[in-house]
Amino acid sequence: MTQAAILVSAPSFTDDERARIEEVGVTVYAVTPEERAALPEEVRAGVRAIANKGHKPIDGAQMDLFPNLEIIAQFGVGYDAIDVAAASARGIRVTNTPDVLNEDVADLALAMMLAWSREILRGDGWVRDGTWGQGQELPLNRKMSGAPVGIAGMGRIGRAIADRCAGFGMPVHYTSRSAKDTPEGWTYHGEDVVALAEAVEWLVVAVVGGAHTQGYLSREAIQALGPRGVVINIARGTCIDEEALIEALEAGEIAGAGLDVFYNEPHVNPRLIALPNVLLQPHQASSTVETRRDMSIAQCANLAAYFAGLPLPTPVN
Ligand code: 8YV
Repeated sequence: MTQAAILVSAPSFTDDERARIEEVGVTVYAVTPEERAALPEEVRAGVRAIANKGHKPIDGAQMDLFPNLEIIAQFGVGYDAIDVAAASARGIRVTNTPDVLNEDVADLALAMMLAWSREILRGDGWVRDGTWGQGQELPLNRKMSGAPVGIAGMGRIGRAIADRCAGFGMPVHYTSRSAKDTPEGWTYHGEDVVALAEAVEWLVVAVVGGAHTQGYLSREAIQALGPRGVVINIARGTCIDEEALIEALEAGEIAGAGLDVFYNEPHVNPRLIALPNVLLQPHQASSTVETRRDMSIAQCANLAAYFAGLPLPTPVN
């Protein structure tokens, strides 16, 4: 335990996660920009680190509240909420928690694909409400195995999703900044997400969040997917043109969607909620006991390494 003050900046840390941060240093708890600004000047001056979680922005003005801030450790692989350029300009290090969540995020992508194609939620309802017991049979649903899948963004999470899809005999197509070392037969479409959409039935968005991927799955790409197309998003709500997606779903131009992330979450557009062909999840892709523990350990390992003067395990800048 050092005497470094670590600002704990999100209400969503569990008791275990907070306890782990407290083992690294003295903590100060302030979750809103207003609470942070209201901290006494000497408390703000003592803050050397921010342990952050969630998706509320940490911009340059927030950083400037803490004149001795040296590191922001994000709980999560995505750090789009943190203005990394502003941090770098101030000499502030940023870290994240990659890799430990790849499997869970990929599992949820496949879970949504299977639940959507086999109408698992509706089937469960039919058994519970007696519809099946009264002799009705669930209308035939749709085979997923063997259907072509597109992975928009073949990073570590995209690869974990693709490997699972390959296990279902699904021909894999992908976009990425560069061609990857993949099993034979996987098709690389450069960064042409429209060509990707034209080639597949399932399109899984797995690009990183941030300004440069805003609307990555464009209106044109959504339309290119066609009437059998299903969009899955485990990345960020901003990575899809959500208005175009909603319009295509409402018009039946594509078949459906499975979404774990949204614009302006947790406030989901009511037009999405009204659509029966959309499966909605509360941004829970990494939310298993095992993975959240590993993310917490990774966050604290970065903080502890920083205060010990050791190389950061997973630096962003
Ligand atoms: C969590 C995530 O919502 O890792 C990410 O980037 O989006 C999710 O795993 C996040 O870690 C909570 O801060």
